[in-house]
Amino acid sequence: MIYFVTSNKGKFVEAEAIFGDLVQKNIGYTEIQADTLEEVASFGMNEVVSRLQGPVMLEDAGLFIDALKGFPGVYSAYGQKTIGNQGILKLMEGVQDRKAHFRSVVSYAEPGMEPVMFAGEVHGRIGHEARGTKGFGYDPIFCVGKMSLGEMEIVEKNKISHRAASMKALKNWLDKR
Ligand code: ITT
Repeated sequence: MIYFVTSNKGKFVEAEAIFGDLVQKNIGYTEIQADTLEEVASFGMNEVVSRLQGPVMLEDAGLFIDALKGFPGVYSAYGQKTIGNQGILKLMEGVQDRKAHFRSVVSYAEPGMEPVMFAGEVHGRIGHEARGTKGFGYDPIFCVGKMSLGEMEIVEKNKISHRAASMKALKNWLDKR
C-alpha cells in the first residue's frame, strides 16, 4: 500500500490503474513556486512522509507548449484555473507550430529513506478545439495522433502518458528492490 498525496482525482485514478494498492490522501502540502517540476515534487516529501508515517508518493505535472516558450509549464494548475482550455486555444489562434508535451515527475519515499524521483513525458500537439469529456485538465486540447487525450479511456491514456511513464518507472524500481 502506498499513500498518493494529491487533490486531483483524475491523477489518482490513472495511478491506481498502474499500482492497484493506492490510497488517496488529499492532505495538501507545501507546494513551492519553482522553475522545475523536480523541485516542486521533492520539496514537500519530508513533510508528507513524517505526517503519514508510511510509503508516500506525490507527483507534479505540467503542459509545456513550444510556441509559448514552455507556458503554462510549472504554472499549469494556475493556468487551468484562470484562462483554462479556452484561454490556451485563444493564445494559440493562428499559431502554426502546435507542438507541446506533458511532463510528470513522481517522487516516492518511506520513513527514513531518501526520496527517489522518476520522470515521464508525452509529446503531441495542441488541437484547434476541445474534444472529449474523458480525462481532466488540458486533456481535451492535447492531441496524440488523431485523438485528444480527452477522447481516450484510461487504459489508452496509460499506454502513452507522461504520468504512466513516470509511475511505471517507479513501479519497476519498487518491484526490483
Ligand atoms: P496535486 O498537486 O494536488 O497533485 P494538481 O491538479 O494541482 O494536483 P499538478 O500541479 O501536478 O496537479 O498539475 C498541474 C495541472 O496540470 C493540473 O491542474 C492539470 O490541470 C494539468 N495536468 C496535469 N496532468 C495532466 C494530464 O494528465 N492531463 C491533463 N491535464 C493535466
